[in-house]
Amino acid sequence: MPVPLSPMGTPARELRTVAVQPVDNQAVADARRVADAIRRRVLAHVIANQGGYLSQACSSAEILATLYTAVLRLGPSEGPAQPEPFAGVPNADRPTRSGSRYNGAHAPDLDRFFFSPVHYALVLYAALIEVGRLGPDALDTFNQDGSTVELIGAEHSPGMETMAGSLAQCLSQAGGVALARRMKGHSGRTWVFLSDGECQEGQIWEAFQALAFHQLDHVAVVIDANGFQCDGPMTGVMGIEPLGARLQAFGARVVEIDGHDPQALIDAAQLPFDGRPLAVVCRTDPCHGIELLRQRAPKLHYVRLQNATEEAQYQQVLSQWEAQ
Ligand SMILES: Cc1ncc(C[n+]2csc(CCOP(=O)(O)OP(=O)(O)O)c2C)c(N)n1
Repeated sequence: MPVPLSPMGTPARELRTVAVQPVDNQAVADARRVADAIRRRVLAHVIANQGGYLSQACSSAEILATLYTAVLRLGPSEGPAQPEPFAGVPNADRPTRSGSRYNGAHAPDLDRFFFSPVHYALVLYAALIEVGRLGPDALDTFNQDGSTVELIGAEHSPGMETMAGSLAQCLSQAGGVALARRMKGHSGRTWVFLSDGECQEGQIWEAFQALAFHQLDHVAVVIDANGFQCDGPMTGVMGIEPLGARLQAFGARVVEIDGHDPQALIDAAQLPFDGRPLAVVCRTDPCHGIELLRQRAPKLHYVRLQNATEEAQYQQVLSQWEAQ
């Protein structure tokens, strides 16, 4: 059971009693199976393309798998199995065909999912494939000119709803949508996936302040706190700890969990609403599942395979998984 933190980072007493949910072993097993498949698909892609965002798959596979298999309430995918090419810059005659189609139709009682760290795009596409929202060959056009299956995702990319390439903007966008939804009486929640590097930016804190001020407790923010950003360890670039206590001071209801534990995220998602936006700080390991990757630390942000020897080492990891 995740533990809410006081502003000082120590466990605080809950105002309301939290019903202990029975452990659903099948839900956890399903999430773990999808997480393993996400990591496998991303690793295969990285090997085939001599590089990619691999550490993000290691850190976030269980988070995304759990969200899609056990937490998000979404309608069936409405996007084509093979993503369409980019139709051109949107205008009055050509409205954006948002990648959120892959998260199903918008409906008052259904959830919306906003994906902020868009360099994680490969991991999101892999998750969509593994849960059947995107066709198995969708990565064939990854990072090709004219494709919506972008290396750095955009609002037309599968699973994405907004343009968020300039990091840390998505939470404000999602907050605006959540406020509008509440004014319309929607019961569906608004979920936002963030990375920890984004929490180095001021806009995240302004957004949390606004969410708390408007008491948008139907907003749930899930943060992949893998301890790294593009220039290395968070602690060496600009520390953000104690993250949980800071978020709580900004008015969020905070739970800190092991981000590789599906049950912990399922439990956090079931906490009753109490007027505060929910922030789930998922402590993760950017090498989880691929010990070989640790040799590259602290340069984990983008993995570029250097030579045939290294490619063979990663291929061996993949072959071992496939043999299991
Ligand atoms: C506003 C903004 N500043 C800087 C960047 C450049 N940038 C791209 S990825 C990244 C690191 C983000 O941190 P995180 O997602 O935690 O890194 P990871 O865990 O993927 O290594 C940065 C600073 C950006 N895209 N947008």
